[in-house]
Amino acid sequence: MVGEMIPRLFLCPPRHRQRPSSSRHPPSCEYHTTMDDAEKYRRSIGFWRCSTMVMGIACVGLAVAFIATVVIKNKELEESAGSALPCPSQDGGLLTSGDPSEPSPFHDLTIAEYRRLHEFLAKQTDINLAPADTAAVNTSNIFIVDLLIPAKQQVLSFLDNQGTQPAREARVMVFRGDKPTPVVEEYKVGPLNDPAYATLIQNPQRRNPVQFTVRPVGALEFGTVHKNIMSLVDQEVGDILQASYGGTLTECGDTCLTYYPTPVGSGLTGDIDTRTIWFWGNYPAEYYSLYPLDFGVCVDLTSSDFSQWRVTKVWYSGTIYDSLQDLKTRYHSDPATSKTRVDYVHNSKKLKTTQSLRGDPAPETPKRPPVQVEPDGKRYSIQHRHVTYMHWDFDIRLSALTGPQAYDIRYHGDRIAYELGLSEIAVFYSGDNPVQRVTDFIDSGALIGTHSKSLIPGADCPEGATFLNVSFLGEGMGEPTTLERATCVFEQNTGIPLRRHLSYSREQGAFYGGMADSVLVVRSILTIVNYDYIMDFVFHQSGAIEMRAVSTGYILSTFYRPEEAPYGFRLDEHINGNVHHHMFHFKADLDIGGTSNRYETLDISEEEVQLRQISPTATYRQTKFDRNPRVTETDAVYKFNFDTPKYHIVHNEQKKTQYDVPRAFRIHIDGMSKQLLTQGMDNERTIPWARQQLAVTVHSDHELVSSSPYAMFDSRDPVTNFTNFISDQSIVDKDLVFWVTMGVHHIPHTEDLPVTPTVGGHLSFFLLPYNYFPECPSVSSRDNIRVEYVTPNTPADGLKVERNGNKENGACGALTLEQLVRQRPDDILQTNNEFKLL
Ligand SMILES: [Cu+2]
Repeated sequence: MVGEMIPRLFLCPPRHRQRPSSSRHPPSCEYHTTMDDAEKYRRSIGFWRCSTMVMGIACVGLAVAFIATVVIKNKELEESAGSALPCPSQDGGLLTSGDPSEPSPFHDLTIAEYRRLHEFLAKQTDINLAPADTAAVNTSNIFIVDLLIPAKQQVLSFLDNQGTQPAREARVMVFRGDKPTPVVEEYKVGPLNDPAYATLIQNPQRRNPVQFTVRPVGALEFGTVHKNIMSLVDQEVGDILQASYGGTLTECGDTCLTYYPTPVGSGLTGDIDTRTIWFWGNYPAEYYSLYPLDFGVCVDLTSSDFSQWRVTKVWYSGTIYDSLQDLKTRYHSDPATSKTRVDYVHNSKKLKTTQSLRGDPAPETPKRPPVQVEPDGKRYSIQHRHVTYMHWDFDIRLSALTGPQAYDIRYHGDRIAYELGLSEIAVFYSGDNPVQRVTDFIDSGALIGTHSKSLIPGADCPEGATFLNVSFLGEGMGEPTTLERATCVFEQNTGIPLRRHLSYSREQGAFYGGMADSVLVVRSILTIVNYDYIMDFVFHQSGAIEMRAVSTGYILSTFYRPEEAPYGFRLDEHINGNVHHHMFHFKADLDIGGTSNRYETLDISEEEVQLRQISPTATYRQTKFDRNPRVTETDAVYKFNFDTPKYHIVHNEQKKTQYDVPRAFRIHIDGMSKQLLTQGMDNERTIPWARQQLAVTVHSDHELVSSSPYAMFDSRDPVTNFTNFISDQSIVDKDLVFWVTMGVHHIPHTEDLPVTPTVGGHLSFFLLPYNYFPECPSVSSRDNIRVEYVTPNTPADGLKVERNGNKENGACGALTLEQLVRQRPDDILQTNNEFKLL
């Protein structure tokens, strides 16, 4: 039945590779859909030409993969057989790159807008911006510029009702170190096409201006600390550092020590009007967070006049000293003073803390890992920052302050979410040493979005992904800067079926139906100091959206001392891996069937019922669910309880199925962790969003983000207090926002060295259609594969494969499904197998 064939080739292992002998080559690597056998064959040879041209043995190019053709004489197979795909057609992907001349309401600031804004602000005498080259802590400086999303109703009017596009505006944080009482001011600046105003942002939910003492740590401050504080440290105790660690902090040649700041929250100091930062020492080896010193200095940086800054505590060799002088005196005069003696760690690729290859290489001989293939070209397209994939379309951006965001997410044109994205990241540490004991990082102050850059093809994203740049304007910059490859977009075959069923019994139909779960991923990776957070939006063909957060990167270790035992394992000679809690907060402004939504839980419980078929008195215990509509924001606070399982449902009461069932979406959270710290104490006060796994609030243009860039310092009196978002106001038939908290406790172990693997650390929440569609919308996907008998109940007539217009795939000499169907039909449905199960 099967004719002569030439195996398909796709980066085939050498043992499978069969090079056609013809010397005829097609003129280009173009892909055509209609070809006769001869042309198919020529193009399969073209694959080889492409191969030899590009890599000698395989046409890898941009990591698109290429498949050589199969020439099959059998007519039916011929019709379904794929063509050679030397270079997939590029009928998708990035259609329009560069900055748009008329950006959408969700587009990050363009380079031209940044320049206009900067030029305008530089002329505002009341803002008094210092030129970039003279900027200092005591001058007026832009800290960051971010897009200010217009009021939602204005945007909806523009998107849905032919309203005019609201003015594009920016949120500009300005450090006013020039003022007699220094403050941070946040301005609304617009319109960005021709800036005409810069006014203080008014928001009843938060103060503005904000105390200067709670401003994020910026490069100017850090540089001033180095120049003034660290040189003072060297001057006072440099000899101790040299004797203890073999290096110093300044003017140190090739034996430098480095340091990193840990802000001390005002919830710990008790005074929001002071500013305290610990600087902990490290070796600048790969990677510094694994080479901690048992040395650090605590600095009071309250004043905008750096001459007022002073070291208030010193940590050295297990002891806290009141000053540098105190350490100096006791070190040299008290023989009982604990002293550390470790050799200087010179940086080297040979350090075991690097990710250099070592051990027994696997595989034994070099073979490349699997790659993703787009045999017919990209199935998504991007115009500026608007993405279209299958029935999905949405806008994406990378907020400087809060990172990756998606807007106006629609399926088949129906808006599912107005906004979906990251709101905050926090990591709270524990330890015996005075530094880790106060280390509670809250990252928006570190400007989350600016930390996604240079995604590496082939490791961070598939080589064939579409990479997008982003531009920022921040501290000390007269010009915006562009970060290359800050976001990647790619379609991925997840390698797991989206759905499938094999009906092997002829009585039950004898068919196979299924499809792979190919998804579109929008990825950014935020390298915030030592950690790397992979943030994915995943769009499935089932109408579901997944929001995923995964941690990797280097742990933040401390210098091993026995006293650290309760807080972490000793992982190496001087490395203690301290326990910490990663927490992520996400915003999901869902619009299910419009902006009039309800939230209810489906509460699953046990019930005891009569078992009449057994006896009048017999009973049976089973589960049931009750609809539990939530009425107020307070009523909608959800803390996970294993004893009360429930579904979380959002719907429009006016949008029902024909059976009067709400057309809803379900929020499923798959990455919950318990925040154990006492409510209202210490730095917990500035992350109240971590108290629950889900909160539901009524949309407010004053509650756009659950946290603020001041959260690292402001725990005494949070500038943005998420608790205030939750009141007794009704959430019935309102525009609802769902706030999802995920997290993971991390007790580091040796396999976190050198770098924490992502396995087991995937945190996701899902927006799942729930009675929203009459059936799974993936039935319209051409990715469906069905196998059935040509003639029902007549196996002798053979099987057929339905691919809905798609060509078959062949993989490196393996039989295609169509070939299997021809050669071994009974292997497919196995209706004749003697091993029968019901
Ligand atoms: Cu961790």
